[in-house]
Amino acid sequence: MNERIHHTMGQQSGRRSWAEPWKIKMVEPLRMTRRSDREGALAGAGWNTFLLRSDDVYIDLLTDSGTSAMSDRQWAGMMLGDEAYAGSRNFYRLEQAIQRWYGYEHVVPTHQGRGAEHLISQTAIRKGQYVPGNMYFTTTRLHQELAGGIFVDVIADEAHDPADRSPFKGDVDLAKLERLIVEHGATNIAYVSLAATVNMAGGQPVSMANVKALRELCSRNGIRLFLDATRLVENAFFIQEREPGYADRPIAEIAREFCGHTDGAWMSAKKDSLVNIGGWLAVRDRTLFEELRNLVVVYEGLHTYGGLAGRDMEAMAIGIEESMQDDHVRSRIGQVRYLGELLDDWGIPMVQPVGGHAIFLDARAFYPQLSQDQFPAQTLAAELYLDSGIRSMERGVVSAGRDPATGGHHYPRLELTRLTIPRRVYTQAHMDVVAESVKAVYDGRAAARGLKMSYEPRYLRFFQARFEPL
Ligand code: P70
Repeated sequence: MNERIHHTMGQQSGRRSWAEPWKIKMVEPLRMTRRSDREGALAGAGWNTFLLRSDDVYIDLLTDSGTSAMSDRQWAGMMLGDEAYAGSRNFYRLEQAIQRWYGYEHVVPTHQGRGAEHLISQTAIRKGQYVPGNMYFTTTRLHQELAGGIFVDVIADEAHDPADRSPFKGDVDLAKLERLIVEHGATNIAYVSLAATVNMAGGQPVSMANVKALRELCSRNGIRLFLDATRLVENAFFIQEREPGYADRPIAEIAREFCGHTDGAWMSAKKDSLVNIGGWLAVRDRTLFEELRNLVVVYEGLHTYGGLAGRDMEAMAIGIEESMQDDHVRSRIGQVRYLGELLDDWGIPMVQPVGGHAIFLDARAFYPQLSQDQFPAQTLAAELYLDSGIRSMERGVVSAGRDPATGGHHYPRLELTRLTIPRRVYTQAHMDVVAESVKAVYDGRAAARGLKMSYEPRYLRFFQARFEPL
C-alpha cells in the first residue's frame, strides 16, 4: 500500500496555491530529442546556443524577447491593422497607449529596441562624450560607442556580486556619477543611461528613491536622464514589493511615476509589452523629438510606422495595457521565482535575489576549475542543452566583448548563464523539468573542461561566435 501523501507546491511552502490569470486556447507542439540528436546539433552550431535551430530545442529559455504568447485580444487586434504607408490608425492608438501608461508626450515607433537605441545615440551623443549607465547592455553600449560615446558603468558595487541580496541592485551609485561629472565636466556627459530593470545584473530593479535622487543630480548639472524602459513594468513590481510607501499602489501608477523622473525612454516592446516585434522612443522635449522623427525615416521607416506593420502597432497598444495589470505581473514574476526558489533550496549558485525575467546561474561558482578564457558560462549553456534540450544564453565574457580602446577582452565580474522565461508560454511542469536538468548539470560539474573560441565576428560576437570543446 502506498503510504505517501502528495502535497502541492503551495502546501509544501505552507500557503494556498495560486495559478496564472489566463487559460490556454491554442498549443504549439514541441519536439522531444535524444542526447545523441543534441550532440550532433550542438556541434553543428559551434557550441553556441544562438546558432541552434529552434526545432532542435525542447524548452527555449534563450530569451524573453519576442517569445511571449499574445492574448486573444492582441490576435484580434492583428486583424485591425491599418496598413497605410502614412498616418495609420494603429500608430495613433500606440501613441495614445504610450502617453497614457508611460506618460511621454512625443512618440517615435521603431522596429525594436536597438532601432530606438540607434536613433537616440546618434541624436544625443557628441563624439568623445561620456555616457554613464547602470551597467552596460550589449546593444545599448554598442550604439553609444558607434555614436562616438564612451560608456562608463556607474551602477552600485553590489550589482557585480551575485551573492549580495540587496533589494535594489540596479541603483546608480550617485557618488560614482558625481565623481565623473567633477572629473570631466557636465558638458562632456551626453546623458545618463538608466535601465530598469538591469538585464546584465540579473534583472535587478532600481528604487524610486534612486531615480528621484538621480533626477535631482541631473537637473542640478543640466544633464538629461533617459530610461531604457524595456522591463520597467517588472521594475515597478519590485518597488511595490520592497519600497516603503508603494505596497498599495498599482503597478501602472508606479511605472508612470518612475517615468515622470526621466526626460524620455527607449523601449524594446518585445519584453514587457507582450509582442513578437516592436519598439519605440519617446521624449518630452519638442526639439529633440523633431530630430528623432527626422532620423527615423532614414533608418526605420516613416515616423508613423518605424519599420512596423499597422497590425504590429495595434498588438503593441493592447499589449502595453495588459502588461500593466497587477495580476499579470505577479504571475509572471511568480513563475520566475518558483524556479529560483527550487534551485536556491538545492544550493545551486545563482544571482540573488532572483530578478524579474530570468534565473542567472553563476557559472564561475559552477566551474571553479575553468578560467574566464575557457568560457565557463558558454560551457554551462552547452551542458544544459546536452542534458535536456533546454536552451539558455551566455552572459559573461563572450557577451562582454572587447574593449574598443585596447582590443582585449572585457572580463566582467559576472560570468552568468541566463535561463530566461518567456511570458505566458510555459507551465509549472516545464519549470520542474528545467530545475531538475540544472541540478543534473550541477551534479556533473567536476567533469567540465571548457571551450575555446574558433570564430569571432566583429560586432556583438556572442550571437555568431563558434567554439570547440577543450
Ligand atoms: C534579451 C534581448 C534586448 C534589450 C534589452 C534591454 C534592457 C535593449 C534591448 C534591445 C535580446 C538580446 C539583445 C542582445 C543580446 C542578447 C539578446 N534584449 N535594452 O534577450 O532590444 O532586442 O528589441 O533590439 O534587454 O535580453 P531589441
